[in-house]
Amino acid sequence: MNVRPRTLALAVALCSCALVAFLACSDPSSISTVNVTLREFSVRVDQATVPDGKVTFHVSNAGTVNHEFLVIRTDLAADALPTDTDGAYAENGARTTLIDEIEDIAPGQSKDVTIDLDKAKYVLICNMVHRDGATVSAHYALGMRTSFEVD
Ligand SMILES: [Cu+2]
Repeated sequence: MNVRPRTLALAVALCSCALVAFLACSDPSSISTVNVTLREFSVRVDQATVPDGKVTFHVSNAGTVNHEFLVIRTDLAADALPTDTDGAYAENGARTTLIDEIEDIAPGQSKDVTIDLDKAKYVLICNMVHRDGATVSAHYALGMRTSFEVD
């Protein structure tokens, strides 16, 4: 090799800069993980606000019955979503957009969903409904809801 040491050093320095610039642009650190705990009858998150980008919701059912997990984009308060007559959230009702969901998470089970979320306000809920004779219980109405924001 007939490369002068100084030229080689410059080439290495330039490559390092390019690599740093590339990593900064692709910003792999913009993936946030939010731990979600579901139980009767609440939805708890370990962080209520995350930066713009991909979000992985790691959803654990700490309860004793099946639950599910819905991500809804809306400016409405968590307890003010449009509902059906049984008290469950009316999917894609006025001023709401259902973004994604995980169905049927058994007691003790965890499931993940990764979503690319825009800067906006969201509400996270369980929309399970149980019918026992004439008694209907909608988990959303019973309190399984919380606000979430991508900022
Ligand atoms: Cu539930």
